[in-house]
Amino acid sequence: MRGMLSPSVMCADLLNLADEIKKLDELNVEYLHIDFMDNKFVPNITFDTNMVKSFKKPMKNIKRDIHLMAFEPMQYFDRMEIGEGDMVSVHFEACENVNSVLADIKARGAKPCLAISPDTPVESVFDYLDEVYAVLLMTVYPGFAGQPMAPKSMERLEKLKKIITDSGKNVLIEVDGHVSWDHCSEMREKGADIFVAGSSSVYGNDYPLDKAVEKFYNLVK
Ligand code: S6P
Ligand code: MG
Repeated sequence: MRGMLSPSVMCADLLNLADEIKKLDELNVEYLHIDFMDNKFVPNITFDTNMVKSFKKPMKNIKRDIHLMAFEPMQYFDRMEIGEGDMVSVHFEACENVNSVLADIKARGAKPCLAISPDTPVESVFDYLDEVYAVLLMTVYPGFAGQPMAPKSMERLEKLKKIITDSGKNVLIEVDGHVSWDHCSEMREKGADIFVAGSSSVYGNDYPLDKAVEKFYNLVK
């Protein structure tokens, strides 16, 4: 399976989002990464639930990859109209009862994923490997685009890959945060399957979007 791409919409041209989404769709990109923040779990706000719902409108084949950086994320699922095709990540650090949140995502027909912040031990995901489609490994501190990679991110990725492989479970790894032109191939080699591309790669304005996407896929083959 080729490495999958999930461009981060908070790094796209915010005044032309429908066009940006259509372009990604036409380029056969797998996912659109949508960062939702509550200004409590992280000190920032991006899109509200209505906006997250609206992103569905211009989509034909591309799927939403919704990353909730929010305490008790289940309260937002109805308003986002989470359902079939969506991939939904919730933070291990932000849920009182992780299992019930993952089960709720699954019951809606979406793909449940568990996100961990850079200071959370990767072993924390072990108990949830039966319930998740993917683990979202944060390689920056959640809240903002354009940050440097968090320390030990590559070692953490290797460790996570080993935990998943040793478990024998079929769980993917998504990497999110400074997944740069310089880092993405190494991340692929170390076991990442889904790549959140933002200001350090596809939206860095070094190439037109179609060329940037092509270059990214070549680096994570
Ligand atoms: C950070 C967020 C990420 C960013 C991504 C941007 O809170 O979860 O998804 O959008 O990191 O990419 P970059 O290349 O600017 O780090
Ligand atoms: Mg994110």
